[in-house]
Amino acid sequence: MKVIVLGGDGFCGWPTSLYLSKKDHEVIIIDNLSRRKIDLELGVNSLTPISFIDERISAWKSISGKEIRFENIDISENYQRLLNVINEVKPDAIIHFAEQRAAPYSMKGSYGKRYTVNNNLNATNNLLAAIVESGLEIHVVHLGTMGVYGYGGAGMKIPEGYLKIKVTNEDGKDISKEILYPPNPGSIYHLTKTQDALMFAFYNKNDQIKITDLHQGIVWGTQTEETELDLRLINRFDYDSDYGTVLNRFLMQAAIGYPLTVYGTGGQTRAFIHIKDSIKCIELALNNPPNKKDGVKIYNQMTETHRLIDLANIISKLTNAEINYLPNPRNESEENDLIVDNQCFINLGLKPTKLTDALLEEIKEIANKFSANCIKSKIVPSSFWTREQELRK
Ligand code: NAD
Ligand code: USQ
Repeated sequence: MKVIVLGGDGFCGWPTSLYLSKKDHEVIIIDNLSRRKIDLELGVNSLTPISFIDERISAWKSISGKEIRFENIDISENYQRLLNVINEVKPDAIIHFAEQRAAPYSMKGSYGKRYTVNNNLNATNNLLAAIVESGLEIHVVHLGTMGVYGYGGAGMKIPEGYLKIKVTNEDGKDISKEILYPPNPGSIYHLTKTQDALMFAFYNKNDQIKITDLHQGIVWGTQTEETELDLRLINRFDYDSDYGTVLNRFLMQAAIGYPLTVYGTGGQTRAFIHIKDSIKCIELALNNPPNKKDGVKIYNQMTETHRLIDLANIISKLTNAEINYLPNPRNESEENDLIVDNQCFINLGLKPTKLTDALLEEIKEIANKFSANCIKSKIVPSSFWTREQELRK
């Protein structure tokens, strides 16, 4: 398959690109390197020493003998260059990772909100408009998020995208319908993903674009078989309070003896998936495109759910780390149940990596090994959902 990977220099995109290249797919990465620029803007770094994109690509060539092409394009701004690459490459599929993905960064004042909306919505719309203009039949695989639903299951399993409803009309007749599961975003970032979903529904209805939207949980872990082959291929590991996600942050904190930063009571339940399973799911999605006339195919891409305090306790038992309850910088429920239907990927053959089996290796191989790179002052929260929360910090 010829696959364009939008955002292929990022945490999920880089190991996905290597995996697909190893499997003999022709891979073209498009990325504007904005994630690396945001590191500079925030004065933070990946815990792992990531190489420049050119060095990554030439290291991969020398190790595997395989070429990955790279194009530095801002897909939210440079529509024509995006269209030119699509027309020239004629890909079978495009994987879309290229969005600003940190909820805290998207709530960091008006700049973060405006940048996230402009970047993410224009990126998705430009991609869809370019596919229509190219006239090519291309399968779009988009990385969305579990957070589009706000994590509240309303006492039921969160279904894979669609909800069957029954309403009684004015004549007293019961009408059955299937609708998109109602969105309930908890940050500007999550809001952009709910709006992506509407764009997908529209372009699919109007132009029959084949789209798979993967509603992914929090990705944890760092390395894959491919990124482990050479230090120049190592994947990024974010630990700062804007981009670091909760489980990876806890692992790094345990490694440097920093008390685990549980926001609020820790009663928040979230969905998780290991980076290796995330890539397997993307491969399964690529191999199972919907038909042109089908609606948008939506999968819940997660393997397990945990309360944050339970995760903190597991890590604390493994490492003796202390737990520190911080005032929550976010506007979110203190406690929630989360039951998620993930049967589609299980039916396609996904064999989940168990969190409890892989935690220790992650602490040893990444968090401990690179702990000296941690800038401790970047661990405490620096983005607040409301003015009141910012004032009480
Ligand atoms: P990341 O920030 O590490 O990678 C995103 C990449 O896209 C970066 O390399 C960035 O430079 C690039 N990019 C952003 N805007 C661009 C633009 N306008 N033009 C070209 N390139 C652009 O993020 P990630 O963790 O790899 O996440 C990838 C996708 O997966 C995101 O869309 C995110 O919403 C989704 N996702 C991530 C997680 C997670 O835990 N990391 C969980 C669920 C969903
Ligand atoms: N949290 C802590 N302590 C920390 C960091 C976070 O208690 O040190 C809490 C947060 O308050 C929140 C939960 O942990 O309740 C998850 O936070 P997170 O930063 O790990 O994840 P989130 O902001 O939801 O975003 C991440 C990715 C995003 C993806 C999303 C999937 O950055 O791109 O879409 O996970 S999901 O959460 O399923 O929506």
